[in-house]
Amino acid sequence: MKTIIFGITGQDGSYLAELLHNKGYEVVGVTRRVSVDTLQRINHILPQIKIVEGDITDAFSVSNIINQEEPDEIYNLAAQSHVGTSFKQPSLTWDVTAGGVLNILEAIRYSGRKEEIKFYQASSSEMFGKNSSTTSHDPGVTTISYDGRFTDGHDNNGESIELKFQDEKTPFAPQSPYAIAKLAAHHLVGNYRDSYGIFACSGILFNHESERRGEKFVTRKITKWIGQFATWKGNQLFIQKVRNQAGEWVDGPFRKEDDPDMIYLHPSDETGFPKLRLGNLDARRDWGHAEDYVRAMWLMMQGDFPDDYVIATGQTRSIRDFLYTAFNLVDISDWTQYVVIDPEFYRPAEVDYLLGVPLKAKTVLGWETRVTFDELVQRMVESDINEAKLQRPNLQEI
Ligand code: NDP
Ligand code: GDR
Repeated sequence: MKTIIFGITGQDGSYLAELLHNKGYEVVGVTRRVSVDTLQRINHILPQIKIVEGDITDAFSVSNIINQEEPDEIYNLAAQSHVGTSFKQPSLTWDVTAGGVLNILEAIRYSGRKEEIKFYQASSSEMFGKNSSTTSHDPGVTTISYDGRFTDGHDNNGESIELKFQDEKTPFAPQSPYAIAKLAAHHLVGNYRDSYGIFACSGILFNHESERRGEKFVTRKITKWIGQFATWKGNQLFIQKVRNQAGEWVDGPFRKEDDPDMIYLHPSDETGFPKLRLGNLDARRDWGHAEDYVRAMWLMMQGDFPDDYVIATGQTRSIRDFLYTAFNLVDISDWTQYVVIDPEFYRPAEVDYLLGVPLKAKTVLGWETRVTFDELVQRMVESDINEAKLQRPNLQEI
């Protein structure tokens, strides 16, 4: 079996490449030319996979790659995937996240092999936006708060109560240029499936994170900060090595009053370490681990017929809950003194509440999450502490 992965350098692309390689696939990954190295996440499997250059906004490169490689399966994970950025670069987001999908679908349609190629599209829970569903039946989902309070569809007397959730039947109401582009792509996938009989699936994936998550997404932003802070707090790394007026690195411990002209190695204020700047802490997300979610992508492609599936954990937590859990891992019970609200990170329109019901995926595909929320946070925090420790020698060499 041969597969093409568009977006192989991203978080999901790297885990999917590992999964498919381990299953015996011949893996071809598409990367675009950029001025920095984007292969960090796949460096460890580069010898086992093939990399070709292409950009999904370039229809010719897309169809050339598909015609030359003759894949059995194509996974499209490529996107301008940051919701906040999509408000600042809506046109680029549209071209990549919607237009790119059209280029791939058209390339499959005219490849002469459309009956032989299966296609996976990375749709998103962001497409639900402000919408949710309710039911009088227990949908099997849970809202959780860090202080142990949770709601699982029953009140204290065991009576059913209504919980909001999203599943495959929930109507879409996108709230950002990113979500609108994803929804256009989602409809294109359905249209090409119906019109041309292409085996095309969309996974409506809720948020999934990992040690490889991009650093601008809120979970990784938090764990990265904790990694740097924990190593700084432990050994005073960032103020031990400072540059003096002559440009030399000198040892600490350093106190500002000793030499007011001293330049800090790390941008800091009087108290030392810069605070973690975040936006809306009240939004709720359904967070799982990316390893589990790429398994769902593959399972969808092995089905007898193409379909769309919600992939989620069935639990929702707020950003505050994530902060509480993550800071606790480094023995900080009051995270509020380290976090400041910065309006820069607020979005013009917000998605307040996401809680997915993955019942269809469980029933039809036999898919379930394996990594719990607590394990997810622990893996991310530990990884970022280790990464911060590794950076230490480099800092001293500057
Ligand atoms: P990332 O942002 O980590 O990866 C995006 C990938 O797309 C990168 O490999 C990037 O390449 C590539 N890419 C961007 N623009 C282009 C282009 N013009 N041509 C070719 N490749 C391009 O995203 P994730 O791995 O987190 O997500 C994978 C997909 O799933 C995305 O489509 C995302 O929108 C979607 N999704 C993600 C969810 C999540 O919680 N992670 C949830 C639901 C959907 P480069 O390295 O060069 O930038
Ligand atoms: P999201 O993820 O928008 O859900 O999209 P992100 O982690 O960016 O935001 C989650 C929530 O946290 C709030 N938030 C902040 N977000 C960021 N990035 N930075 C901050 O400083 C910050 N402070 C608070 C946000 O407002 C939001 O409510 C992700 C992406 O992976 C998409 O590609 C994917 O489709 C969806 O998940 C499902």
